[in-house]
Amino acid sequence: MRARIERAGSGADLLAHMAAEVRAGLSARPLPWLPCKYFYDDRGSALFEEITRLPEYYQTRTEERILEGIAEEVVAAVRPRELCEIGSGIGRKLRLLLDASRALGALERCVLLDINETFLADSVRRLEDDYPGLGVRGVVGDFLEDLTSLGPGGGRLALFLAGTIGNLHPDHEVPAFLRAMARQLEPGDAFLVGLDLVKDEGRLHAAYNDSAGVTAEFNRNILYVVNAALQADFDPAAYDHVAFYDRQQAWIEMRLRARHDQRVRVPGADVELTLRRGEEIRTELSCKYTRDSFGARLAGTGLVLEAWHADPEELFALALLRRAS
Ligand code: AVJ
Repeated sequence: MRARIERAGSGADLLAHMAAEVRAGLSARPLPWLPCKYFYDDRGSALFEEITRLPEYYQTRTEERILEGIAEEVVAAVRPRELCEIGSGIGRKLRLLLDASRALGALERCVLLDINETFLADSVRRLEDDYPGLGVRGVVGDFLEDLTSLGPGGGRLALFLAGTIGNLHPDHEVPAFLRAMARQLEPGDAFLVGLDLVKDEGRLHAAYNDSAGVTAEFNRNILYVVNAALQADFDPAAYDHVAFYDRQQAWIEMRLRARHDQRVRVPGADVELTLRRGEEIRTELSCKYTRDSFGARLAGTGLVLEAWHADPEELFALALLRRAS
């Protein structure tokens, strides 16, 4: 059965949507911003892969270790006929759950949703080769807009790993996202979410300011993406990488700071940006949770917390949510 790659929206829609978001972000004051989803062109996705191997970036290997310990227990509790991963990347962690589900013999299909078509197509092709007989479907789309393209639930275990939920605004975006996800789940279906936890600030600071400077390059990459897609004339080398922990908000904030006065034209979004030396553009929020702060966001979403799996050092956790009947 040949793998299928679908597009949630047309290319034109995605570009028009990007132009509208970039115009809104760069017109915002006092702090202009850019949506972090636009980090992930092929170069950005490759830089993120590099970040996951950095000594300072504990999240990926910690989540993998937790998953190795709970994969069998989770699939035994859910008995999925379908695994569906949102923001899938190259799917190393997905395989832990795929192998455990296949061992149970109930799994029929797998759906991947990701904004980067190249990485998605590669993941789908490899899954098809490595798991003969498994129905594999790939959807190019944005998990904030296109969850309906996953289709209806029923025997579904959905996955949102890597702590990517941390990139959604905890008040303005997370509850709506969880409600939208609940609508793609039938009673009894489950949703496994990876969460980076509140911890020692030095550890967090180091994870987003690695000594090799890979995160800085990843951060600047968003300017190359906007230049390529919207004919902007950002000079990425004219910006310093900034990443700090906001204790009040319990999030890491990433920004790009202008090294000298900047005037940027973005004809593809019909917007211009002027920045004085030292002024900044916000490029990412990465929220850190506790069991209680995440639990508080489940109210009214149709999802209930069934299990909480954290590593012994409480660096990272996997929350197993169940669709309430
Ligand atoms: C896995 C997308 C959630 O926020 O930690 C890595 C992205 N940003 N270094 C995160 C990221 C800076 C990462 N996410």
